[in-house]
Amino acid sequence: MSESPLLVEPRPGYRKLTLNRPQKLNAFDAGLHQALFKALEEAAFDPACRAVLLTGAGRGFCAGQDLAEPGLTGPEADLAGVIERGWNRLIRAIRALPKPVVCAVHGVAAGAGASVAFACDITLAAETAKFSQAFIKIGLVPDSGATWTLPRLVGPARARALAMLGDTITGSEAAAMGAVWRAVPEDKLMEEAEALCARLARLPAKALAETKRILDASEGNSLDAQLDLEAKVQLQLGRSHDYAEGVNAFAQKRAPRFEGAPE
Ligand code: LHQ
Repeated sequence: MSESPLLVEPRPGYRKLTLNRPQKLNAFDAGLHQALFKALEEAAFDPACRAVLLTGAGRGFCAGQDLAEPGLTGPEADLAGVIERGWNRLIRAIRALPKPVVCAVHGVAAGAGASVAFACDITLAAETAKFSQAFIKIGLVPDSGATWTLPRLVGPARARALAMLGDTITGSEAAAMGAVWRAVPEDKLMEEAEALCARLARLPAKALAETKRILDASEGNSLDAQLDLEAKVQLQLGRSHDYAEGVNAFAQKRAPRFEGAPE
């Protein structure tokens, strides 16, 4: 029996998902897309899962689309279909998940593999990781949201150069330009990522879900609309058990115990 393209490991309070096609630098085929989409759906519905950790097996995170998949070249090639059924569905699922998605990148993050890392909530990279918007090298534009996420993360000047040149940058450079949250020594990456997930799992889940949702909403909102949205969400959270617990714990000078579910 062939090994699963995705390893799913439950951890206390979160779930670790490992892309598992190391012989192809975890390039995605339809099977990996299907497995990851299903795992994200399961993570969404499991109240015990309060965060997701996404990483890759072997010597890299992900080399993007599996270029050896049938139907990707020639006059009948339907790249839009491949993108819509696989990559766009994945990026939408990551953003719609009402729980933080932490991404741990070591080695290669190329093409749509880099786009996935940019779409996660908190991305940690090994200092030595290699990010590249490799699309231009095969005659394509950045996809899987990178033309949207990258300029917002690093600013238009850097986004244009990264997308047009397809240059490889290290994890340290990616962190310095704001493409990822932090770069850490490669041998500390998994320890740091797991600690971050454990920390997120102890935070108030509903407030985390709403933070994710309203930060995303801000991209299309005026300041006025965003002020209204913040007040509306705060009204709801202000009546939650987690808020009462947070304020009580502060007054009593003790650590809070947040138990509310995201939905
Ligand atoms: C691969 C891949 C790969 C298959 C390494 N596919 N096997 C969306 C929709 C539709 C169409 C197109 O695209 C998209 C979005 C995209 O993601 S486009 C961008 C696709 N990705 C790339 O263009 C990157 C291709 N890979 C590379 O340029 C190199 O592998 C990099 C620079 C990432 C790493 O180089 P090395 O460290 O030297 O490793 P390698 O090239 O020796 O790769 C190791 C193996 O992995 C090798 O297999 P082999 O059997 O020869 O050992 C590669 O063929 C395989 N592999 N990427 N995307």
